[in-house]
Amino acid sequence: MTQHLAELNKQNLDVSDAEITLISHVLCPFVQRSVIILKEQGTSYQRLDIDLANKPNWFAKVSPLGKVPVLMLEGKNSLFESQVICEYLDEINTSSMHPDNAYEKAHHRSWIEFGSGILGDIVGVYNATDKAGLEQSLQSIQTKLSQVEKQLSQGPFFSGDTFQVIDAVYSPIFRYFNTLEKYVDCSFFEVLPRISAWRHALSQRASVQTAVAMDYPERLETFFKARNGYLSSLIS
Ligand SMILES: N[C@@H](CCC(=O)N[C@@H](CS)C(=O)NCC(=O)O)C(=O)O
Repeated sequence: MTQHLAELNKQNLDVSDAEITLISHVLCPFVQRSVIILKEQGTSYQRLDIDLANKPNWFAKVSPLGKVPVLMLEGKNSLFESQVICEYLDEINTSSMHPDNAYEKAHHRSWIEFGSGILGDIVGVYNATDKAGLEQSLQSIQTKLSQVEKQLSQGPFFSGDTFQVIDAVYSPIFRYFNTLEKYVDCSFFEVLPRISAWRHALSQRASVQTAVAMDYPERLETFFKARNGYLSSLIS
């Protein structure tokens, strides 16, 4: 066990010297994209969920921005920022989950970045203090998904038959709507047939289904309610 790890363990970090440990949070969509890639690769890893409302003292040492995910390597080196983690995981694996062609790969990365913007709009939905704010964020999501719709072809995944990094990134985005559509108007999916088919295909993927715990929907609702915003008022 490395000295660094021993030091963290003294501070009650329950992490072994497993080759790969993902410091996580039960609901975080950025964590989910890393988890999905680890699962797709069949890489063995340890997951350590922390409470973001009550961060352990050691966390600041491995997470300069105070955010999850953090990937710890042999309990010694650490990486932060989910997309950096995903790219690293992709590079150390024998087969890549990106297209081979340089332009195609960059194209995927552009739309991955775009997906992070959609996550920002989802935060806008659950943090909105009034109906108008919530609707504005939903409108922004619709506009963005309409742009993504034009990038999709025959499916079932973003670029056809193969599940790639970009599919891991959009899976947690779509997962939010399984809960949101119970409370707000998400009928825009009806006019986005390719997005809807992609959403469905991703929801059937084992790596996507198991990237969160069974009680994820209840926990997400509890989280939404606790925001005390307009969305909270719609959840009984
Ligand atoms: N750009 C970061 C965003 C990560 C992020 O925002 N994580 C959230 C949880 S989903 C977090 O850790 N927030 C810190 C907090 O809630 O204090 C990434 O891609 O890793």
